[in-house]
Amino acid sequence: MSIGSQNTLNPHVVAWVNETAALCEPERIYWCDGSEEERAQLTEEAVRQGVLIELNQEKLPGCYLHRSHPNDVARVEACTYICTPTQKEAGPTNNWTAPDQMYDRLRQLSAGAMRGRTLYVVPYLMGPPGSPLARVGIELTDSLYVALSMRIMTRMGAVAYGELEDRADFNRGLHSMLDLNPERRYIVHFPQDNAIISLGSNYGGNVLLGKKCLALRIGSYLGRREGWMAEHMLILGVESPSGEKTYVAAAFPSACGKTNFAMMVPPKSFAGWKIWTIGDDIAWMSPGPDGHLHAINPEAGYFGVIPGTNFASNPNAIKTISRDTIFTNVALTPDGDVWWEGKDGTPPVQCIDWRGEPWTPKSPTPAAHPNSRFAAPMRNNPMLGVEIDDPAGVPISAIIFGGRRAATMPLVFQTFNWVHGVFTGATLGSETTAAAAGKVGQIRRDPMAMLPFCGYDMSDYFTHWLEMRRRLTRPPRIFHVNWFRKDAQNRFLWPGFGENMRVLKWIIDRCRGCATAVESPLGWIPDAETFDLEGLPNMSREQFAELQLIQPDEWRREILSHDELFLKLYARLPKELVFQRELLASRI
Ligand code: GTP
Ligand code: SPV
Ligand code: MN
Repeated sequence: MSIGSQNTLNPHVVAWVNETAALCEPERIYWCDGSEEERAQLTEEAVRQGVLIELNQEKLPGCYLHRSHPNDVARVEACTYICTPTQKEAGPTNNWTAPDQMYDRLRQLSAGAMRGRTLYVVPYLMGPPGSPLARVGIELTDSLYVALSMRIMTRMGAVAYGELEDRADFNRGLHSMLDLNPERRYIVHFPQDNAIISLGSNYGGNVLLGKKCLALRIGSYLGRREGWMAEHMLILGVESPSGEKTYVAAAFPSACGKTNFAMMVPPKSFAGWKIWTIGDDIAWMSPGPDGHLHAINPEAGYFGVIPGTNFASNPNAIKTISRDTIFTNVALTPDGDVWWEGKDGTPPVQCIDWRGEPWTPKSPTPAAHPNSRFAAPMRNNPMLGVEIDDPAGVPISAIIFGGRRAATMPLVFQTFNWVHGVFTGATLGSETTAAAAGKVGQIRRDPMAMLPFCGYDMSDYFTHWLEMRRRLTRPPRIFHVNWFRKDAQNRFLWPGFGENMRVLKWIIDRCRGCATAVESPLGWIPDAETFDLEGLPNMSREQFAELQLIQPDEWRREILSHDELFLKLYARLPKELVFQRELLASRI
């Protein structure tokens, strides 16, 4: 076994790498440093091995295509485990196995798993250097795709060792693709050990361990212990024409619009208004000395849904992915360009689909997988907020929950107070999407968009939310939105995307105490007569009222459907939430 140039003296890291190498028996160890030369060298290697396909470098400089195994295209919640010492700590919504038993099983699967392969040592920092919230992880992986993607998605390389110094408190992440057999697929978290083992997959959410595994599942566990919050939220800054900035965080379930909202461009009638992106998927938040909740984005790149991305829906994303991007599971055109459903222009006459098969517009299946993704560095985003590197993070004025709901849920409402907001987040419902394996379009409860990502008992998580309120003198206001309501013809009632600025403007005006609202059974809603619809020719006041309609019979069914989750959690569910449900029922 030949060792590459080991680039840290941290004895805990070195010992752990040696221990893992003794178990997995790689042919060689490669210590990543995050440099530009390394990127070029590893990329060349990836192209040689067929892990990446080089795209047309004139059109798309630094861009490559990756095709994942067709059985490995999304997160798999059934294979995801939280292995706390007791099952009670993991709670009724997580898969659980006793840690000893799980370590044994995974050790057996990993023994000799890297024979003939290279083990990449990937040191990474989640969060801005110097931030009290930032964390170091080390991922040991036999996937070149993972090593190259981690360098886009995180602050990867020497910076992580610099932050770690000689401490041992880094997240230990082990990843091996094994043979990509779904029967041997495991995404396992050991929160008490700050450790993750991911086997048998090479799909982003299962294997880019800084993202859902560390930043959310382990992060939420640590956050509860240490008094902060790890949330599945975008963070954005709204700048008014006079230069005033307001920051909001928003939790929408997977593939329900976070990246698009975080990169939104306001419509023409909002001249002078700017939206700055801080983060598009994850927020780590902690009370600041000013009594506000402060948020950082732990990531350094975007792993975004591609289908539907075009110049009209998300121009900043199109600019961001024009270079230095790894595309996964999109189609390849004859001139080395990429194609996906909903891209600008007309579909190519022929191309190679995401599986590598010939495709024409007559083909019965989509050219790009519905969960095809881009991994692009945030530095490419023309509207990247300067606050991104601020160790103190940004003060959050509003928290927004939202789901994908064809009916029942109005466009927007403001909750009456923090506890009501927590209840609204806890009962968030949304139609399932292609981001996770399984049926698409089924409404399920996805509390705070965290159902697949909470690293401990969901009831304790609600209690943590309620307790955080006491540590804030200026808590964010809490809102609910739904961009996805449909009419009888199955068409979206709301234009969405940039037009969501109208809703966002009402939200920040509410936070600043300068927007009118009407009381409804759900909370405060905008006055349909005064809500800003200027420059939206196809939206009448009547149509807006339809978007905001609250129908008692639909709401009776909605409240009953809360039981799907609440009965599961009943034993430890905070009483505040039970009372909130009673209050809602009586208002309806
Ligand atoms: P994850 O990365 O899985 O967490 O997803 P996300 O929450 O970042 O979702 P994203 O912004 O990538 O959007 C997912 C899908 O929803 C895409 O196909 C978008 O085109 C679509 N979408 C986003 N915003 C809107 C909107 O305002 N209206 C409508 N109709 N569709 C939207
Ligand atoms: C999600 O599913 O919420 C994502 C994509 O952001 S993944 O990284 O695969 O989790
Ligand atoms: Mn996500």
